[in-house]
Amino acid sequence: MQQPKRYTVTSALPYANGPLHIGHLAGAYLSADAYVRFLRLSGKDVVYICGSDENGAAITIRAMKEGITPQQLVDRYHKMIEDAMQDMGISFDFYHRTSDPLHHETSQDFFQVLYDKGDFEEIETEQYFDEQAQLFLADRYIQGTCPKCGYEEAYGDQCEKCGSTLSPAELINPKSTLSGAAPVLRKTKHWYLPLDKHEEWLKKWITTGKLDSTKLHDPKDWKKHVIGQCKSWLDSGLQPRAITRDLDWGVDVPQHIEGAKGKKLYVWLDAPIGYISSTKAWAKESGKQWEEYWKDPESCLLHFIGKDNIVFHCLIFPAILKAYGGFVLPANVPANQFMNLEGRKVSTSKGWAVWIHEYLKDFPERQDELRYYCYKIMPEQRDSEFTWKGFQEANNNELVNNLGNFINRVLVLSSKYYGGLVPAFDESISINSPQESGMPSWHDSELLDLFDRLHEFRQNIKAFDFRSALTTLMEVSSVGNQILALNEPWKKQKEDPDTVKVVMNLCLQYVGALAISCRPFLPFTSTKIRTMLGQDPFTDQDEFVELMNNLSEGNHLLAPGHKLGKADHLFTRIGDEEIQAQIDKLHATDQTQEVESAEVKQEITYQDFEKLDLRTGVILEARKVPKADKLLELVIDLGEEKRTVVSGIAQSYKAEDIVGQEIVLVANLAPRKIRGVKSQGMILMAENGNGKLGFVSPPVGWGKGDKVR
Ligand code: B3M
Ligand code: ZN
Repeated sequence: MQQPKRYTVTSALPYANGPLHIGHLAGAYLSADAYVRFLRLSGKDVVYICGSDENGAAITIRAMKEGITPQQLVDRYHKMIEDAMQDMGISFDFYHRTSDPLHHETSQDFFQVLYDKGDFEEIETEQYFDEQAQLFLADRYIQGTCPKCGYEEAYGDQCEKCGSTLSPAELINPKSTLSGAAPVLRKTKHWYLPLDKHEEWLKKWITTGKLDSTKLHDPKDWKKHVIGQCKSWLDSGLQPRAITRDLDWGVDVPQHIEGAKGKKLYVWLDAPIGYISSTKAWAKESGKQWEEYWKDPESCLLHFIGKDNIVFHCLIFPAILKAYGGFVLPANVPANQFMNLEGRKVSTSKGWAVWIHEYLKDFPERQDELRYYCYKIMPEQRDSEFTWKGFQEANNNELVNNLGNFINRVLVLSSKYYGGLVPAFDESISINSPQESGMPSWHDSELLDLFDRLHEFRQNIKAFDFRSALTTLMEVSSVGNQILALNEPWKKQKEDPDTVKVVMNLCLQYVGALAISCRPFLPFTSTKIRTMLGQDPFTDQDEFVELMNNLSEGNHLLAPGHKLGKADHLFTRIGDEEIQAQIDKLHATDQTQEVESAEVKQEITYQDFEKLDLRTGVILEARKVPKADKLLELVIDLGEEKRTVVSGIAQSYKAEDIVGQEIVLVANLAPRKIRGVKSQGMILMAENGNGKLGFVSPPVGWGKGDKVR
């Protein structure tokens, strides 16, 4: 698509079953927020839509645990999540909720239209029924013994101990979590979306970007792991998927349809439709036309999500939109991977998380510090790791020492030398330039250098590469600091005030540019800088475009004589005690049992160890080995060669999640035939006390085929 007319941007609807934590933020909200803020600063027509996901078993189960009704639960968490989002500066145009009647109507309309077109299949199956509670049991309502590891509290869809995906029928001694009774199998009818019938066009659309003969997007612009996951689903063949449930909470199947009594829409049918109802609610409030944002082929639809939601946004929801007809398909789904916390997966139920409302209590007014660190380690291509130490270092070394220090020095010196007015200067005077390690240069060529960096910054954001954009932004500030360091205005002011004027004017232009360009990432800071510069508040309209135009034409952002505001500190250091307190707090709420470490094996010599040939590599392809629960067949790229390896990791990883994973391979292990496949090596894995396996991997972005020793 060339230059879309408008943008419809969505972030995954968070389940209203718990407070917001850093994993949510880093997954689907910060990336989208930076992107839409940048679009607004670029003068684009954009709507940024979200809302609480208030339906489904995730809600009813949590309500049961807390001993309240689902309605009370969603009311509580909807409010908490909405507040936390706002406090963190996530700039939705509308935050809706799926318990709203407008959403019920909208999703029922989708069901009705597809039903009338004959796009569903009705299938009868046997499902567990709780005779005491008189209810069919959703997978999550059934617990029993895991057939794989013997864990006695496995759920009907998954064993949380060994990580296997299960179906309720596989559980040994199944029990209803509602009544504790053993459920019985009963017949029930549901509507299914025949995804198999959509497979062909979906495959073509995902892999070529084409629908019929129209090219809608370029798959090269999509993230590799997103395409990889879709391909892996498509390659194993799409199956019809039930889109209704026997539940008493959620959106009713339109009741006049025969057999609809007691049936609700499956939450993953109605949740994405929530984006549309939210847009409708926004349009109503702001006098816009919602349909333009969803139906005009010149509208660019973008879904920001976490990797566990890829299949719903890239395959199932597009199938629904196309079946309904008249809707655009997403132009991109820039999904993120997971951000782990201090070595473990963030988990609400295990109490292993940093809750946003608590963070803001402990670190009031430090929203941008958390935002900054999350962008810095954003899991764009692979999982990443939040550590409190890392947060402290990012704050102290980068925000305080680099960005804050630069801006503060420029404003303090300007106030001291020029009484807070932007100085006029002589353009013919040269200064020491950081570009050529201290060689002379002039004001205008330094501004061009700034333009180039901001151009790169813009390209980074357009490519959803927020980590690089942030790096580029901080480079601008570093260059600013170097201009000061190389020209030492504090030493020269006495004997050479004319040169100092050039330096200070230039640095003020840098600060002006930083105020605008840091806004997508650090909105609170950008407002403060703006105040310190004595400029008008942000309008978020065209300001980035204007900035670039000015720089390219050699115009100054702050004119000589402009009155600056008061200098202030933007960031302050975070001490070791504050960080230790957070680490202690995390461990105090941790509900995971202690894992005893196994005894260390018998001593070996260095010569023994040296026999191993360990190499770095990347997983190129992954698929399940048929009829083997534990095995995945992998193709490993070692740079010079590719290897096929059969690996017993299927209970810890899904094939579609690990394409692109960096690994370490035992490259000289004698080949072995496993299930008819010749396995040429073994991947190194760490195993925790629960039998869960985790990749041992080289640093991010490491080469292939390198030695490990
Ligand atoms: N609430 C699942 C999740 O939070 C779900 C997303 C819906 S997006 C339409 O991961
Ligand atoms: Zn298990």
